[in-house]
Amino acid sequence: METTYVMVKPDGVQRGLIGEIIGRFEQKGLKLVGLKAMVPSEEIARAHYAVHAERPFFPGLIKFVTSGPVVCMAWAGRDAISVARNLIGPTNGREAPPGTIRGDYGMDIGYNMIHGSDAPETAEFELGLWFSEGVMEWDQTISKWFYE
Ligand code: D4T
Repeated sequence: METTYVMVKPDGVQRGLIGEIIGRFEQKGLKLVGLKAMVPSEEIARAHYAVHAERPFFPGLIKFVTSGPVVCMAWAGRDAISVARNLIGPTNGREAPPGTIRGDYGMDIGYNMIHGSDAPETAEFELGLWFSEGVMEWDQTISKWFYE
């Protein structure tokens, strides 16, 4: 079992896509183990996107992600990291295939509505950053119908 960090970015919140996005993860069969909303501080945004610190789009990215509320989520399940990335789709919404969140709702690289961890190390780092209080442990009784 893996846990991944997923976040509805300010454009997704502004556009009223929170429910739609959460629904896709629920329906897929992932288990929600963390959920909260906040307006990110510059400090947490810079830490989250530290790998991009030298990229030209970094200042705009920080301004964007701190511009309003985001919805922070932790989702658990078998191969949760790649399952979530596949639900989300490629970075650029114009190239993302229909059926993915970015493919169905996005037209941009920067305004791409949602973030998902891309590897076990980044998931661990991002969960520690955004959910420093920890995530929930609970028994999802229906999960026996998602896995053979
Ligand atoms: P995130 O990290 O937000 O889930 O997006 P991706 O994993 O799909 O894409 P990424 O790490 O390459 O980019 C992080 C973040 O920066 C924005 N971005 C990216 C941008 O504004 N301009 C760009 O040219 C690139 C490459 C979008 C996502």
